[in-house]
Amino acid sequence: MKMRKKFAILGAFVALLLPAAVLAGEVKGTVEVHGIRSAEHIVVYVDAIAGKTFEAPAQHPVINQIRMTFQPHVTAVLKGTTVEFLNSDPVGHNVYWPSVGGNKKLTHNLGTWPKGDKKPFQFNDLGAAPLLCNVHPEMSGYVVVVPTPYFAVTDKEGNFTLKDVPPGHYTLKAWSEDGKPASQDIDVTAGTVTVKLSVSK
Ligand SMILES: [Cu+2]
Repeated sequence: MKMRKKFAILGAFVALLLPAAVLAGEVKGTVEVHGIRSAEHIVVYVDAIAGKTFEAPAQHPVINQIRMTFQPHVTAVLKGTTVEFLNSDPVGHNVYWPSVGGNKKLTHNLGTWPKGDKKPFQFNDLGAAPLLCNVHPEMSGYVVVVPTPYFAVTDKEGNFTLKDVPPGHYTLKAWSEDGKPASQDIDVTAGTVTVKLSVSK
């Protein structure tokens, strides 16, 4: 009896000492594509979690207009994040988007500015904003606004890693430029969870 009590106290003590970070999981996976151009630049993210809100990061991601392209081509951000648009070319570039998440009422034109200048915009609406330049119609990029900080953009092979995901049951979603949205339920536990997602035309 005495021994058992000792163990119970020790157990409770160890549980208290375990930092939350140790219990966080990692979601590692690959996106397989069917009938679309590339497995690269696909946004994979944990969908909205009921009762949870997240503070936008203080750091502002930069989207560079360089060599007549938007770099990176696809940028994923948590809702509320401010993005800085930088022009690095010796010509004036414009930035506008015709919609966000397919909603044309959210169209916005940031204007046109010269090399070295930068303009911020805070993205408060969920979904993809297709970036365009009205000076150079061949330029295109995307800002994809997601509801949780658990997101990644795939590399050339379609690989992605979501870090520091708290254990739980979630819906994992994938957005791509030219494929249908995909989703899959996942259970995250401490350690690494491996998933395969399929995106098709
Ligand atoms: Cu341009």
